[in-house]
Amino acid sequence: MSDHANQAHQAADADVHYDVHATEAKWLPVWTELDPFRADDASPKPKRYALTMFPYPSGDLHMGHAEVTAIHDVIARYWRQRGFEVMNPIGWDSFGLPAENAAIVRDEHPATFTYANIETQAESFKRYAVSFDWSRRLHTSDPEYYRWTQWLFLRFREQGLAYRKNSPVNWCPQDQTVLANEQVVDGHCERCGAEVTKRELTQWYFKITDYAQELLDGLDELESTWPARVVTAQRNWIGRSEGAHVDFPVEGRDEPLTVYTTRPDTLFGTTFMVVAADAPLAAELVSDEQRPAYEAYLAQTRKASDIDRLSTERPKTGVDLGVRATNPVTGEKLPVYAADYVLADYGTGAIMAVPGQDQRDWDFAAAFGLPVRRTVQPPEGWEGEAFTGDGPAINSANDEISLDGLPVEQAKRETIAWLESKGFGRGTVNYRLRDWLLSRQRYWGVPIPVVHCEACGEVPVPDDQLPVELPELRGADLKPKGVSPLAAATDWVNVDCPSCGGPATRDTDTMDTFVDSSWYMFRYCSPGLETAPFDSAQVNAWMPCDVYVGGVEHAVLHLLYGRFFTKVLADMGLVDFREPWSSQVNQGVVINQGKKMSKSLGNGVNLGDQLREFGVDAVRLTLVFAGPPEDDIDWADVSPAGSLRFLQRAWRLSGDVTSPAGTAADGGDVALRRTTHRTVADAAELVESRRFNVVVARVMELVNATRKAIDSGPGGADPAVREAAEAVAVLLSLVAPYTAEEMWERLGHEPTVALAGWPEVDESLLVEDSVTAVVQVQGKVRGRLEVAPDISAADLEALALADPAVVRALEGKTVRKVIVREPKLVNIVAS
Ligand code: ANZ
Ligand code: ZN
Repeated sequence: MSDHANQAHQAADADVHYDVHATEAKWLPVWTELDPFRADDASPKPKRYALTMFPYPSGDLHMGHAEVTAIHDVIARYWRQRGFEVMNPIGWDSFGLPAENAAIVRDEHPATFTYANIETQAESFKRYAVSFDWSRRLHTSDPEYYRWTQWLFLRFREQGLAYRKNSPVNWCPQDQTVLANEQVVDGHCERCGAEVTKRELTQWYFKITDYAQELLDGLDELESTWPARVVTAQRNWIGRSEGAHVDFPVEGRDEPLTVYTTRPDTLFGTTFMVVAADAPLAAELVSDEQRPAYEAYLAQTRKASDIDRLSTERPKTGVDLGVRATNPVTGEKLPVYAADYVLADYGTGAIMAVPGQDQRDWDFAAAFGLPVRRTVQPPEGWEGEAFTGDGPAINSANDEISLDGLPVEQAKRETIAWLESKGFGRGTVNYRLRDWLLSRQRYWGVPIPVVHCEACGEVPVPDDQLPVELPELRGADLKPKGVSPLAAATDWVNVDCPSCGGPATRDTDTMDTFVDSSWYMFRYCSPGLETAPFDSAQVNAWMPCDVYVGGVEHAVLHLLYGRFFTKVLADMGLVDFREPWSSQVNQGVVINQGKKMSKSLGNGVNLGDQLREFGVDAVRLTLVFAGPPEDDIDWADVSPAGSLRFLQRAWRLSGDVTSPAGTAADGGDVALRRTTHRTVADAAELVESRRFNVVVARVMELVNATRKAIDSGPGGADPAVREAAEAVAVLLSLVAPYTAEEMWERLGHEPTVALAGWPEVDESLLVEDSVTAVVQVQGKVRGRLEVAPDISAADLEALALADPAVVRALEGKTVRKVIVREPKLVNIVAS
């Protein structure tokens, strides 16, 4: 291009301003019309299911939503460009406490707040140009949806997988509801932060423990495609341990006191027993003299959280139950205590205390003046208290068995064998995982579809009477009272028993919202279905989800529950796979100035403000470009303004292409073509390996190379420039859909670039830059050749023999031998 033309072009560039907001306003209605992301169940193309964790409608979208959907959309849009039939559905997890609490404050129905927020979020998602299939939209609080949540509950109940029991449960005094173990964080309510206490209540449970081993085993396979921290968190949460049940005969009682221990090898060192103070067993065992002291202690125990109870820091308390148990290996009579450091609902709720090897037992022994007998030799110079490490057994022999000298693992095995041979105990596997407490005493959730009848007991609501819809309650009616607000809706509560027709009452509890989200991924596959929760054929065709993108905070709740549901549905024959999510991506958190965004710090970044200032594309690009998807993004360290400048630069390319649309690129500038094809090929690999930020970096390089070709290379008329600009548009469509669409149009194409298809890569253009091959004749260098690094020996030999300098050197001689060491050397022997 002449200098003159170049200047004119730059001037034109400056005039033609890229108006992001006008571009958004222009394309949004076009896309709505085209509806390009509707997944076609009947498509012959291979299917991909891209799922992102559905949002909770607490307000408008925030930076966290912007991040997760920007990352997720790269994958979904990439698969579409690669020719897959992609399902990328969206819905709302729309039951839950925040809406209910807001309804109390505003004196309205929770649905008002919920559905208003859903509309706001839906509009924001559309403007944010996420490639969702809007036709599959669902809300878990719609009766059409929760009808099937109830249906599934009833199927679980029929199999004994949903049941009621009375037990001490976690109770949040602030929210006035029970909490699952998973919802108690460091002894505090996950939602409101209040200190959690215990209550004795009859509650509904899912029997997830039946699937403990399978949930654990499944992780082995997920390990290669799930984030390591999620796999580890689930393994720890399931908490498999191997140990033994040991029976200690109790004076004056037929039943032995059975304990669970992971260290049967330490049996000889057991010097006392401890039963959980709040276990029914403690109340059974206690002697008459000790009963008043025990009861006083029990009252005090109920106030402590599990975390406190298990803490090694806490001073040990307890009370002697006034009975004695016999150690089966030593025959010694051991005192039995009730204490709060043993939990009622783990193992058998009772332990054999071995102060020599367990620090909590040591502390208790010290507090109560009980003897300590070490059964593992601590290392020389050991000055600590309990020794929990490995070492040879000591003090561990009777007439029939001797463990002395054995390392811990072997001593465990021998003890278990001996206990089993004598009938004193047996080896066993234990899981920390508890059954899932699913009932809640709150309003805004799925009513439990069960009726209680004095004559018939628990009666399921017949399927044809589903859904059991929530009664209309609002405002002050919803105030937490310790019993479900539904109990006050007497018209709703009092019903005829579906079985005998007599007077009966509805169950007034609602389900944990994690029940709703345990099966929504199935519902998306046939969202409108009125005869079943989902169409198994569709589910089997689309699922498992090929990717699931969302926050790591769901590692042990949602992600474990969804796996459990899938296994139950597989056992019911409703789906033909056992894991719902084949691979998973956890995004990091958007922070600001090194800290979590918060009102009190005043460091919040408002998504709406960012979108107004820089536009959708620049915000999306910034979030994707900031770093690997799993890393946190500090908004103070990134530059949406820089992103916008880059997008303008990319957009300007499309105005500088002067060859007509459809021009073939062959014959165009080879250097630029190589860059284009290399970039496209690498981008595919980078998306597959989830290095989205590097994809952006590579597109930036391609934009630079194209700009250079236009300004100081072959110029805008070169077909390689068109090829490059079109590749930029398609690659950018994964991250910056508005800019990409606008470029695509300026390049002479119809919308939408989202379906343009991935540019075809010409493998021959991927060849690395050439290498220099040296040609020797009689040991003397006669020529140098620039060749492809993967050149064949035959080609290199032919090139060498045709080189003019080599031909001259061989004049009058006969070639005797050619030694080829491709691609770097040809040695010719001639005489
Ligand atoms: C004797 C012993 C000796 C123990 C020793 C440990 C070390 P995990 O791995 O978590 O399963 N335990 C059993 N039931 C308990 C309960 N309900 N509440 C509190 N602690 C309980 O731990 C199992 C070990 O924790 C068991 O092994 C038991 O103490 C204790 F050197 O038995 B061990
Ligand atoms: Zn009845």
